[in-house]
Amino acid sequence: MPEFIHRRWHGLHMILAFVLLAVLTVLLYFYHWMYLLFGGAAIVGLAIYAWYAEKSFREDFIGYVAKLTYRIRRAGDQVVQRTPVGMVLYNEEMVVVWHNPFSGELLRMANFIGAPLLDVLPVLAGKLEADGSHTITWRHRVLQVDVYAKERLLFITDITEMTALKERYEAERVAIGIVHIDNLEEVTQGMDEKNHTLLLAEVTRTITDWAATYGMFIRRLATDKFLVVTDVAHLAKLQEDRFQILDRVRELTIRQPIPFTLSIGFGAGGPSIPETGQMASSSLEIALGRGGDQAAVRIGEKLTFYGGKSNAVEKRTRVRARVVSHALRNLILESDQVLIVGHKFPDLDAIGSAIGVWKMVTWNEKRGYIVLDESNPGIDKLVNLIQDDETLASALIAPDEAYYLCTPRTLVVMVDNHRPSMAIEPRLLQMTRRVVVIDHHRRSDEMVEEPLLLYIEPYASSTSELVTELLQYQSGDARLNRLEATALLSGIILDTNHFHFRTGVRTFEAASYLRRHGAEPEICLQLMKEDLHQFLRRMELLRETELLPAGMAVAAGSETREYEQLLIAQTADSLLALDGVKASFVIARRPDGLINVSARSWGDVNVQVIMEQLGGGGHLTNAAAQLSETTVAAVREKLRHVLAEYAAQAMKGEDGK
Ligand SMILES: [Mn+2]
Repeated sequence: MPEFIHRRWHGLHMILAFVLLAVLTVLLYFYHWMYLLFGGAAIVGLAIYAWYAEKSFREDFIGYVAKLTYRIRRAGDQVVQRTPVGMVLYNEEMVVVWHNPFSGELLRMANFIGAPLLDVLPVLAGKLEADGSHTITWRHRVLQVDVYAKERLLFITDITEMTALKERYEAERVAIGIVHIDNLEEVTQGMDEKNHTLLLAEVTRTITDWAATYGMFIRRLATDKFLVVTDVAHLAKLQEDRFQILDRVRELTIRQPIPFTLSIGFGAGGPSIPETGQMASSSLEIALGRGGDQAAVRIGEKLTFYGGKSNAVEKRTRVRARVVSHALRNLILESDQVLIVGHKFPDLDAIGSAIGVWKMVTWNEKRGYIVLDESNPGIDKLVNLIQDDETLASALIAPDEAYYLCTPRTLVVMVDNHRPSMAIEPRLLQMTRRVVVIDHHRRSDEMVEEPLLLYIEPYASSTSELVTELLQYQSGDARLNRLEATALLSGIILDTNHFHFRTGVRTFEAASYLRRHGAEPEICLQLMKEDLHQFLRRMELLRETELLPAGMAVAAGSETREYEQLLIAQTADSLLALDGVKASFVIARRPDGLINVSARSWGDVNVQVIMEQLGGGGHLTNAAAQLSETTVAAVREKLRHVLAEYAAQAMKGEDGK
């Protein structure tokens, strides 16, 4: 028995009590000696009783403690034996020195005391040096191993059921999709009722069969829209098969003048069902915005695209403009800021459209910046006007500044260009994956990787026209100011060469919208006026023009002089305006040393094909090529050769008819 407990019961107070008793008894002797006799006998009796009591207390107490100790030890044993947690102790040599029976059960081994730990659990190699929790798969079970390196102790828990449940939960989360037939109107236009119905029934059957194969619930929302509901596991299967339905439907109607294409938007993993549905419709908007004939799948934050093989159907609808406008607004709202990047050597169209996009950003109450490196003669006058407008001037930033501002949440909008190598600051495209392209140039091979939104309309006159349309579909009654409207209008006027080229109904509509917002055509002309120096340089290029057969005019600069890209392009424009010229080609050396060829045509000559022969590209009527490590004379010779071949081919083609 511990001394402290003993002392509590049989300590000094007992002795003091007896001493006091003895003293009192002695005092009684003064009255009569008989009292002393009785008192003494009583004290002795009490002392004997106290001694016995103390002795039996000791015995009972020790017995009680022993029993308790035994029970606790037994319970402890039970805990170690029966707790559904494996415990393994090992020594410095990594040899198991002890384990509880349950770890044997977990690892399907009766006894492994004395075995090297890494022989027992080779998967733990390299994981024993530090404390940590590891999930391992062991004989079809998923085990969680907690390592206590200092204590050289492992706790092993079986988490197979929990993992299976978790996986099942993830797999069974709702995925919502919307399937849209892109071009129902166009395909069925002019078709009789019977064929129309038959074709639509065929497409519908294909789509519903597809839904059944992948275990999806499908309901028709409208003639050209279906709602599908499934779970993440089935969606994963669809992704694995790369949405073959897109090809199947296109092939089904391939004999039609315009084949059907589908656009599919999927959302999954949203915080709630309504939000998942919202994700599905925004995915569909993005798929449509990228040109349709593709599937966009958004799981959580991640957006992936499938399909988009055909680019045969190049249609331009107001619906698309509206859809793109809304999608762009959502992207702007989701971003921390917007950086607008035009092409190198920006022209009025690049700056005008950049101002338009910047305006859209400010309407949505976000910060937007226009990236501009240095001005050039083509935009000097506009840049001067911008400098007078305080708000707009503060939106202009240098490429380096943009690079430091850019975060992964920043939206980069490329205007009037879709080739990263042509962007003023290509590094921005590496800083963020949130990229939108708005352009009117025909799609080239080089393209931004997976832009969130791709709005390339080769049938539009200019990017400024496209942006003007997008502005019209932004809600609210915010207005452009005079300078902004004028900048956009000058972009249109420049790219259409005063409404002479590529001018459609919608070009004029855009122009009239801008005029209503105060755009001043006179200022546009002022902005485009070239100075005498530029004019003389243009004439210099034209001096050596030769007119080849079939109306092909070729002009070339001297080997030693350098000309700006813009000047070369403008010279090709003015050469085309001359009587008898069907196609114009201007060859000159640029300040960066490349030899540039700008080609223009009225449409009879396909300058795109010709420029492709020189390694360039562009449109049927407007193309260019850049060649390195060569001379103007060599390029001129090569071009002559290509033109002769082209003429011969054209002759053959006509004979063949
Ligand atoms: Mn343009």
